[in-house]
Amino acid sequence: MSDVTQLIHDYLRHNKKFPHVFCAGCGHGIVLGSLIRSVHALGLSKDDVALVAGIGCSGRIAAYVDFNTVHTTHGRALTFATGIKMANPQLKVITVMGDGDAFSIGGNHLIHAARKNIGVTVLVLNNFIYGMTGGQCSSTTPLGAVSQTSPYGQLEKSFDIVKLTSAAGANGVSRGTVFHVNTLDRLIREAIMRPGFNLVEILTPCHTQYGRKNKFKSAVDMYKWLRSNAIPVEKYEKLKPEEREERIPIGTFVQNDAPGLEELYAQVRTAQCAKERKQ
Ligand SMILES: Cc1ncc(C[n+]2csc(CCOP(=O)(O)OP(=O)(O)O)c2C)c(N)n1
Ligand code: SF4
Repeated sequence: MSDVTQLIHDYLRHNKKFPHVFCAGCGHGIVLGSLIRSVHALGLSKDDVALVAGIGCSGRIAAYVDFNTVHTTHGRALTFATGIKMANPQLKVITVMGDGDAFSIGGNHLIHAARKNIGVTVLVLNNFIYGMTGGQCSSTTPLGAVSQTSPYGQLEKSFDIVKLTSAAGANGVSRGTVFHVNTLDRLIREAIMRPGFNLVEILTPCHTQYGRKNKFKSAVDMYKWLRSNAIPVEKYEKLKPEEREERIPIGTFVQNDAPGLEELYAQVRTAQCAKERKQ
């Protein structure tokens, strides 16, 4: 077993939860590996981390890894994460959500958690589809894409996760892919360490429910598509508008260090207690 495989193995609940549910070619397992490497590289202990997930194939990640974990209801991971962070600001609270979980049913929670700048790290596993429930379109399914509920092509516009989260007020916003794993590891590490609300959008193939119904002959083609089309945001910004078509910028889009809501709350509390003691 290689050192990296051994490392990942050390963090898994391999006696309880395997074999896993992911299809061959699914990118979600790569995100799990990246998360584990990031936590390990930062020197955090398993007990320092609370991992909160919603429902969906993406949500299964919380069941496999040996941190403090909560597998919550669909779209509500951030409500649980907010409560955990406010109760125990010392914990590194990380949520794992699918695009449906985070931006469809859970969209309202997400924009308000970003607006409040609560100190949670959010990993959104964007596969452009509801994977677990059979391939219905989500709010990130691209225009024209075929899904179980858009058999003639998606008619609704899709959200740009990076732009939406930036506009809502998050401290940190980035995008990576499961093909570019070294970059992804770095983006996750930076998101965990930056204060306030930090979101990493991660493009991750779902060949079973999305790729095979669209232009991808195999799961491997989906990885090749990520390799060819995702480029660093610095390069993307130098392209002419016509050269940007089909290109996806990856990297860091927002990086601020404003204190998280839990820090502001602690300051108010301390000041108020001091005032009351004097009275
Ligand atoms: C309140 C509620 N509504 C709907 C569902 C059904 N449901 C379970 S998973 C899911 C979609 C998951 O898609 P996504 O969040 O994109 O994650 P993926 O499976 O693609 O990783 C839905 C609609 C549910 N479990 N609970
Ligand atoms: S249905 Fe899609 S998201 Fe779910 S495990 Fe299979 S490939 Fe992954």
